[in-house]
Amino acid sequence: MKKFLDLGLQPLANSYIKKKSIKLNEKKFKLVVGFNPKNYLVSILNTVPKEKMFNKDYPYKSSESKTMQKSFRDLAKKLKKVYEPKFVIEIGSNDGAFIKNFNRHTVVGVEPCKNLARITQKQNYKTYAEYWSPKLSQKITKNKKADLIYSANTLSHIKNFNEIFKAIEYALSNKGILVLEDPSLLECLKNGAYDQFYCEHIYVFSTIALEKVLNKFNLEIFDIENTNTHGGSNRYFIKKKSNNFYKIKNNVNKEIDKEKKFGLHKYSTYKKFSTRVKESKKKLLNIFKKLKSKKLKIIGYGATAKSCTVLNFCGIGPKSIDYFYDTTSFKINKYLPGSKIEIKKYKKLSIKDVDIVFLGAWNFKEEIFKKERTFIKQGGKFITHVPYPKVL
Ligand code: JHZ
Repeated sequence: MKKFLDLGLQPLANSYIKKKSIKLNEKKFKLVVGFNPKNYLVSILNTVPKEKMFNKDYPYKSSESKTMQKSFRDLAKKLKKVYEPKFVIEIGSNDGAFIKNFNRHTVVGVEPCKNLARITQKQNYKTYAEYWSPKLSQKITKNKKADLIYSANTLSHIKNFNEIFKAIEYALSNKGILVLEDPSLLECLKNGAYDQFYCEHIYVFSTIALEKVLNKFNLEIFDIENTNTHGGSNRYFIKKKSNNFYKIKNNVNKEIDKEKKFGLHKYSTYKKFSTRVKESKKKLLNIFKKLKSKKLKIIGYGATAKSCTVLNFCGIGPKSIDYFYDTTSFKINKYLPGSKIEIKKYKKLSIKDVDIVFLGAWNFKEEIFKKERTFIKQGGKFITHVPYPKVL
């Protein structure tokens, strides 16, 4: 593993702090990112035990944005039409944004964060509040194999995926397909989106790396879609190699060529990215300095896990950002980890209350700009750090 990016000491990205604990010391870990030239995997070097991150208090809910709801709805519609699955499993079903588009009798969710699993259980969707494992796979699919296994923004969170793929191989019917969706390394690098790296994102995948992983488990990619979600993701359609029901589409090789052309197989590409990240930090801090010298009021929008990386890497705190707005009940009235900036219940933006807004949820820029068009008309501005720090 060759290190290329040091994002400093970081707290756990989704460990929002309660007011009563604000003075307590938070556990921090070194966030360093490396590239493995043998298998092309890009991963963080120090990992945190999964139980410390994904437990009964997990605060992130997929349904919190209209963009994600629509993305899951459209995908479910397409999967039903094209693949006609009779039995579907979602690994990492979160608050049900995907499974709720299926008939309750045809889908099961797997969600180890008990507070989230409870949401879909209450809606009568069969949900296993457990980590996906070979044992669970056997329990669910002993008598009936899955025609479709879907997993979004989950594989990148799992350190040892050997067990995971063994469990998938077992659960999948011979004609069945696995659809994985995770942030694209290519888009992350193009966007200068270093905030895709935090404790939960153990990997940010490229196609060239994922292909090698899948190969070990007799699985192969037969189709790819580039999606706009989470700042640019890839949706991989995967099958068993023995499954001749689907042909490998040309776009798989096209994606691989695109990634190689960009240099995702070369360490020098990552070193260049690291230089860009250092410059990004300087530019962002300069922007804040200039705006604060004019006594402008800045708040944050979307207390994301990604924001944790940016704020702690750049050393931005409550002196620069008064507070963040977020719609998620689990985050409101708490404080962002490390930076200790307060999170308030979302209120429509108005120039009467705030001058400039730091886009923590930059990946939902379009949705947010639409929602805040009055503020924009009033002359309100936004700060973003992707692809380069600037005021919008
Ligand atoms: P969002 C999380 O990352 C964590 P985060 C996780 N590790 C992962 O991989 C991705 O999700 C998928 C709020 N919001 O999606 C809601 C508003 O307040 O960028 C969320 O708190 N108003 C599992 O946290 C946050 O912003 C709005 O209008 O980086 C968005 O978080 C909108 C659109 C969002 O993921």
